[in-house]
Amino acid sequence: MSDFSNKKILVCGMARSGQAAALALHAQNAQVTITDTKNAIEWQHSHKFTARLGEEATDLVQDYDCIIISPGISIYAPFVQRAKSLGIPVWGEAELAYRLCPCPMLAITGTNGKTTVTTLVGEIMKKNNQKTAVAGNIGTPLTSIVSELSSDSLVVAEISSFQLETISEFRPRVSAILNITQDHIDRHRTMENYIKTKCRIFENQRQNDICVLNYDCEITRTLKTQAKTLFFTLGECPEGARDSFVFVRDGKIYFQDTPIMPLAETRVLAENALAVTAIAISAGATIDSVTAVLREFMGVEHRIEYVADIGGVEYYNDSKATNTDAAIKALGAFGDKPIILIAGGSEKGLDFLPWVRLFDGRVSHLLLIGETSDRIIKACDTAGFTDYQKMATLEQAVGYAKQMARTGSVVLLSPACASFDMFKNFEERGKLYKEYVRGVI
Ligand code: UMA
Repeated sequence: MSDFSNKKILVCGMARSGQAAALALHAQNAQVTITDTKNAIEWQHSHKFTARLGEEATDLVQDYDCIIISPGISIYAPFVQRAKSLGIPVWGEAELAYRLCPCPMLAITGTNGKTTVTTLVGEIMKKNNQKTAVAGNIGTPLTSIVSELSSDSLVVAEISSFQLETISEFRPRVSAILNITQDHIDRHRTMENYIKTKCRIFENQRQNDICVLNYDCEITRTLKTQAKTLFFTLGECPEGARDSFVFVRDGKIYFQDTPIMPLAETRVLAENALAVTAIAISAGATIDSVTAVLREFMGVEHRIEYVADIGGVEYYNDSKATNTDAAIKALGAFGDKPIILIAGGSEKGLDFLPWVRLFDGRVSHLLLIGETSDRIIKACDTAGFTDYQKMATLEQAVGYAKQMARTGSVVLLSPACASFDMFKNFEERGKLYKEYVRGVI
């Protein structure tokens, strides 16, 4: 289905994605009903739609031609299961956007690094095509940009596993899986499901499409795709395989046989720089545009973001580290400076031990907030790390860190957990942290 005119569509979840999807369908003359488990929504366009608020959609689905769900809604939700059993298509907002999109799409997923890589690829592609739009899990719903696109536009999309659960025809011209490590087990139930879901990014790709994969990640290195696979690796590429590799030799990034730039000339994390090079050049970017953006780039908000130097103590905001793998990357970013680490948050069933085992010699104090505090403490006890303390709030943790910090140390918010127990999202957590650090509130 890509003609939605007069089709009866139920759009579920009325935050950013649901609102954008409802408006995009309204513009296609669909008969849209909006629904949310909340009793009330604040949205200036809600008067345009029939609304069923404050109820589970289980008893509604049979009346619709198609159900569109927000990424925050699980495929295991009873109403989704019921719609599926009735043979009614259930698509995510990203699938809807794909069907409404008149131009090629590049789609980037992975457990970590996707926001940085999507941002950088977006900047590069804008230098090659002014009609490039960047959207998706990065914060701007894909359906909110489709009306601005034409056939000569390009979409650079950050795509999460939540969005991939509900695709059907979604077929990016270039796809990328940057890495797969443990995350979102609460949502996908098993690691195996999580991996399978991530791999859906290339399930509709054909031989003339490209799939970029990380050769240094033991999961993505073994994946087989229909598309032409291009690996990136921080090491040398295997003998005779140059056509399928972006790699590093003598400190230089190579795209197949072509030298691109010295790795030392970018502040971007090396593996992200390689992924960006692979995706952008595969999508037709010039080498000059790749090198210019990799040289200029200063970083992404909430991702090991420099906040301030107060009395010789550096403060960093890594609120986007919502899993242990991301938090492990941050621990390695400060050389041998002692780190006062603020961590903890909402529970999603992750194993904290591999992260906690790296504290010795790096983390001088651990300040814990949120519902995972006790589980992290257990992991500390197992690993023999004793310098931890529970804090009631993020504000208290920042205040305490300021008192304890000595010249030359780093105060780092890198929670290894999601934020939903205490904050609206990781952005709010990061913004508040920065305000507490700067003493604004
Ligand atoms: N709701 C229901 N029924 C349910 C569950 C939720 O009605 O069973 C309602 C809630 O009451 C709420 C709405 O659904 O009103 C929330 O929908 P949502 O969580 O999908 O929120 P959006 O604002 O649409 O944000 C989504 C993504 N959120 C999630 O994936 C959880 C955003 O990713 C994304 O930026 C945005 O779409 C635009 O594309 C955030 C995220 O946390 C950053 N992503 C995860 C991650 O990066 O780890 C995957």
